[in-house]
Amino acid sequence: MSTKEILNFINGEYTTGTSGKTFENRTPVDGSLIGVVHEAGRSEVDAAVAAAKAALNGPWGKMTTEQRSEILHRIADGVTARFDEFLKAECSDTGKPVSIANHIDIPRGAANFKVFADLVKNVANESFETPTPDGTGALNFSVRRPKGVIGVISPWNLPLLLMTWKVGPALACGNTVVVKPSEETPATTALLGEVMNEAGVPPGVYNVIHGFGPDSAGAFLTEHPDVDAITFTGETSTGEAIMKAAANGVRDVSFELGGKNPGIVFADCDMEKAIEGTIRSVFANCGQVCLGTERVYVERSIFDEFVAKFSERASQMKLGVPEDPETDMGPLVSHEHQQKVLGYYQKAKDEGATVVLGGGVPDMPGELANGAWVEPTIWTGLPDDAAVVTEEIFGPCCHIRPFDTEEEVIELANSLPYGLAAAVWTENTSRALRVSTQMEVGICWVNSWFLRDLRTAFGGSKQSGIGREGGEHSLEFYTELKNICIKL
Ligand code: NAD
Ligand code: 6OD
Repeated sequence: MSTKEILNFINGEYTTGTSGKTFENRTPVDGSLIGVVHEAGRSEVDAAVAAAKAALNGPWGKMTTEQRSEILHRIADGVTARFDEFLKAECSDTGKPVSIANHIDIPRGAANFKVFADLVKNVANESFETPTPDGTGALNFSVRRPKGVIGVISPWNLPLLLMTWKVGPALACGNTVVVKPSEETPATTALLGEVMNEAGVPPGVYNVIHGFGPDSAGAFLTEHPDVDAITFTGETSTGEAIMKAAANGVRDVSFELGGKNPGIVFADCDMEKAIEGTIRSVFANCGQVCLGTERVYVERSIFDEFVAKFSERASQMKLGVPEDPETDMGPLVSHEHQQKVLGYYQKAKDEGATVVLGGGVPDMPGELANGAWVEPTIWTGLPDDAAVVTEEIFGPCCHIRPFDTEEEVIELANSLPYGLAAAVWTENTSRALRVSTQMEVGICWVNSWFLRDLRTAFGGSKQSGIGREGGEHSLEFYTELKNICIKL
């Protein structure tokens, strides 16, 4: 693979900046160097925020919603026109199979602009007629205005998808953005700058700064007083740090955080569907999906059958390079993350798990042995307070536990401080309604997983997030609603 220079994108131009610092970008497939990233220091972050602030009063701020919407469509078309470039960059950075990225990551990267471009043109604002003692009354109506400069901090697991999920609505609502992509996966966020210029986005509307979290670009951005609001996807503990930074100046936050999501399989499920769905929810993207299932609860009467069939199916998954269309699972995103996941694999053994499948590092041929690979792993037999049952691992693994009653499994599913997503497998509609409405989560799927309609509310309960994005809910965060009251 060739090595690329990955630059900051500030005020419509690519720049190395003046920090003089760079860091390596290695692919987790075989550990080889694919890029050198120019890290932003305080002065680049200041320049990016200043450009974003100035752009609010430039041509972008004067455009009608329709004009901005047209530009967003051109951005989406620009991503689609350069589909293969985005695909290659995303798969090299993450190691994920092309077969996943070409139907999830890149198409959603484009769709996130189109959906919000159309949505903002069709949202009505409220209006109330208010009686007054003199009988003439008053008319209240609301208008929406952009919040200003939005700081976007994004993670590495679905880099383009999760970044555009925030940049799309932010721009559709007339804001400007400064994006800090994950240090692990900077390529597609940087590449999007070219598309922005080609689409006619005015300079300063979309800015990208590279770097790390604490004491680096992430912290410089979230601490910056001219950033009006911060939208973040990542770990709960990082959310806590960002919330502290946002407290200075009382800036608004929208957080999509970690999870430890339950999958619940009732005896009245369609077994084939439940197995296929749970295979996806546990192992897709090498288990690195925030919505993924890491705790599977199976009704006791079908427990042995489910574990046998599920592990048989998981054992057939093919690990391989992104370009191979047969590849089901790639490596983890980095060696650092591999060490974290392997740490949990060891903990499971130490805590007395029965290792039904995997539990280690697979034998990969040639150069691939230098990659961040781990085996798909299934455990049973652990107590409910075991580390791998209660803590987010973010790897291709799950613990499966039997349950006896609906009440018991609802309590187990809701027992953790996380509350992002759940998947329920049953053919009984009454049960589906009873159980799904009692899940303490932001998103509950019944007989499916990661089936997304971008008009719906997306977010987490408890420690899995603050706020909801998606459809009109995104407007709650990306606009300021102003009420105007006119005495008639
Ligand atoms: P992370 O929290 O380590 O990093 C996310 C981003 O925050 C990166 O860009 C990082 O550089 C930046 N960052 C780190 N510390 C910072 C600080 N102090 N100030 C400002 N920025 C800082 O998360 P990750 O490891 O990239 O992603 C995995 C995590 O993200 C998992 O916990 C997963 O559940 C979560 N996630 C949640 C959702 C969701 O929708 N709820 C989606 C995807 C991922
Ligand atoms: O589909 C989405 O909009 C979304 N935010 C998905 C998050 C996946 C987490 O890894």
